[in-house]
Amino acid sequence: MAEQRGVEQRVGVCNLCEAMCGLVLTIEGDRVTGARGNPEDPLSRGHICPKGVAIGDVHADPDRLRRPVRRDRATGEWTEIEWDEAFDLVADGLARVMNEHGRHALGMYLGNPNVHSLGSMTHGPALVKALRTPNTFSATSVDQLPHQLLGHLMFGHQLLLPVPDIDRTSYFLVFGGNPMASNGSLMTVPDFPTRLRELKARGGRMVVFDPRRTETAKVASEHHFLRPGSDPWVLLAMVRQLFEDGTAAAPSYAVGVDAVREAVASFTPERAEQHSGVPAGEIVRIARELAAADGGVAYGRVGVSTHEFGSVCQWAINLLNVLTGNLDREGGAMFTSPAIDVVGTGLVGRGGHGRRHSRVRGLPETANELPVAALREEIETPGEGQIRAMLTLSGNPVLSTPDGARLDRALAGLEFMAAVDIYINETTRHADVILPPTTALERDHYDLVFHLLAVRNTARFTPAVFPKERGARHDWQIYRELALRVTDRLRPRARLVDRLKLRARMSLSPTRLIQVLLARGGSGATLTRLRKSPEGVDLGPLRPGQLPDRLRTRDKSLDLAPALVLEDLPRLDAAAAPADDELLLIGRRHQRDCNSWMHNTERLTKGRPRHQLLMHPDDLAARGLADGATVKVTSRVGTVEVDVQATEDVMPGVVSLPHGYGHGRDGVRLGVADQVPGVSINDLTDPERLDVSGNAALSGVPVTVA
Ligand SMILES: Nc1nc2c(c(=O)[nH]1)N[C@H]1C(S)=C(S)[C@@H](COP(=O)(O)OP(=O)(O)OC[C@H]3O[C@@H](n4cnc5c(=O)[nH]c(N)nc54)[C@H](O)[C@@H]3O)O[C@H]1N2
Ligand SMILES: Nc1nc2c(c(=O)[nH]1)N[C@H]1C(S)=C(S)[C@@H](COP(=O)(O)OP(=O)(O)OC[C@H]3O[C@@H](n4cnc5c(=O)[nH]c(N)nc54)[C@H](O)[C@@H]3O)O[C@H]1N2
Ligand code: SF4
Ligand SMILES: [Mo]
Repeated sequence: MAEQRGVEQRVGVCNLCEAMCGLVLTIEGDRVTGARGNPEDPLSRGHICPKGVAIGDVHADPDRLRRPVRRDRATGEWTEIEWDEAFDLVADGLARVMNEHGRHALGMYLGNPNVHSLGSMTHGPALVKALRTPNTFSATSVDQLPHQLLGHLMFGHQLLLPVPDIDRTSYFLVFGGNPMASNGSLMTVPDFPTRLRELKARGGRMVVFDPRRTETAKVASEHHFLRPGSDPWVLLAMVRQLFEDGTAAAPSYAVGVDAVREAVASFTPERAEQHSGVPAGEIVRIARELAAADGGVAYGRVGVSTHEFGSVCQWAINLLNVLTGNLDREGGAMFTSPAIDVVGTGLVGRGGHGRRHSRVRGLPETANELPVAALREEIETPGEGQIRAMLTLSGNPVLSTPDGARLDRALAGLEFMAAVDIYINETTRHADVILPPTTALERDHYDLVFHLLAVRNTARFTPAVFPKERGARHDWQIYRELALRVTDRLRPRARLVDRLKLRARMSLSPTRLIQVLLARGGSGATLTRLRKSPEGVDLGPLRPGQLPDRLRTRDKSLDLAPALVLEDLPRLDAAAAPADDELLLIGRRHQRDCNSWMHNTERLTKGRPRHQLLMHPDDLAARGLADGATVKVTSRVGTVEVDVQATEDVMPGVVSLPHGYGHGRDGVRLGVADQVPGVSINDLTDPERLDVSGNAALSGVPVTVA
């Protein structure tokens, strides 16, 4: 194909969600003028979604920060400053507060895009470690903490997460996930629609449990409405059924099966029906179908991890897979064999729980961080140990964490705040200084996390599509500079040898590190080979028979009955049955949204509005409300006013709002996003509602609508 002058085709990658699609980009000068899926990519096979098409918009966005900015606290005005001055200001600000009040006076928050950037993955943990504050928080505790906790407790490592073998399964049982919109989570599954069609063509079935008839529910073989929050009842009744039927079989390396049998005995299908609304007979039938399937898998995602019993749910899902013989089996729940194994090599720690506690509420840490639902009170509550300065790294907790409105006010009262982010948004508007890194297209990429969670073993290295602009910094360079300049100012000063070690560790580029790790991994996918095949290298389907070797528990046993979860069952047992007139709020994701950002591109925000509160027509009628009216939604923590839309896609007693909306606040200057209608669901979610892991229970919030 003859190329036009100045027009080039380049292989790229989309880092906007976990599907990590391979792209072919059309480049004209410093612009992306076209993006399509790369058919040569062995994992994504040509898939792309509307967000991938818009990936160049971030690079071109005139509202994106390209230089550090400083906020004048008196006038609120932002001024661009030089990098050196910006680094010094941030290091001075953070170190001053820490020297005066102690290490804990610094709070850190790491947002979702950290896991989508190679440099953040390789250099972020070192920055967190260097600043040595016990007050670290992240988006993990509004997302997948129950998965990590159960990975740690059952398999011995927080990232040892079994992945549905979607390409070979014959029975896919889904609780609280909407891969048709989200493109999969903790299951990197680009091109879910085609994979699902293939599953059905093989004679397989997908069964979905969700309080909303989602895009995924609509293409499922069966969809069952269930009351938000009631999944543990249904799941435990299914586990119980396996024992009743005598089909429950534990592998030789598993311990605790008797304790499980005893623990689930009282969770009958009839009680599950009372709590969930799902007929007992259906629960029994589906448990039997999963047990009988030739390669079946149960899977649960955000809808059951942002839950008051998220850990019980993830435990029960693991049990369903283990006891039906589907763990570590083709078509079941399998472990990947990535070219760089962050689990096997110990690059990421095993995880843990309860080794320290938050100051105000005494909440236990999980995986070395505190629940972000406790961040606001740690800033607001005076006394020894109070957070007085914040550093946020690519996150927007004002829109993404419970009672965001109050966190918003708390951030305004900090002595100092700095952010590493590419926008002035609802959270970073409170920063004194914002340090903007290069964006995805300007940096090399290798996915350290999502190859580990993918439905097929592949490896891919994507060199930067654009050179970085003069004077721009990569995130890892910003992290290095912050680590070095802050530790230099902390008293007592670290030993010289430790400071030199830190400098050496943080000066190695991410790409160089990847090169070493790939060579050490022994998969044959070396950096040289990957550079020659930018579409990626296929390492084959997921491999069965890895257990017990792959377990990271000390004795290589699989713990079916972790005490922490068993001890939470009486709390579930005592939960009240649903009230007749209750209204429970759940979230939702739209294919064109990307959490709270990517709203500054018209390509993704134009068209029919999608911010409305979804409500069943019967619930509207019962309150004398009309479709399209502006309604007041009130929870224990707040009230929002939003347009309501009648739909039979939500079950009666359930209302739904998307998260990541609620732009247009004071001091934020985003040309397009500020015009996007909608409110923040997290002005209604309640930081008091928590799972044992510390994950916020964002789903199933009791509300009234008037
Ligand atoms: N009610 C409710 N709340 C939820 C959820 C829900 O389902 N319901 N979902 C939760 C989940 S799963 C998640 S992961 C969280 C997400 O929560 P957060 O991670 O706090 O929020 P994001 O919206 O992902 O914010 C990403 C930020 O990173 C910036 N950014 C984007 N790319 C880059 C980059 O390359 N470098 C840097 N430095 N910054 C960048 C963006 O400008 C934005 O400010 O939200 C959670 N909140
Ligand atoms: N388009 C798009 N894709 C995304 C994102 C995005 O913002 N937009 N975000 C990315 C991120 S950070 C993540 S973590 C993943 C999340 O990926 P998913 O978990 O697949 O996405 P969600 O749409 O949050 O799916 C949660 C589902 O749970 C249902 N649900 C709510 N409460 C309950 C309940 O109590 N029980 C049951 N059974 N179901 C319930 C909701 O109706 C919803 O359909 O998506 C990623 N991909
Ligand atoms: S599915 Fe995810 S990775 Fe693929 S193009 Fe869309 S946003 Fe990007
Ligand atoms: Mo997430």
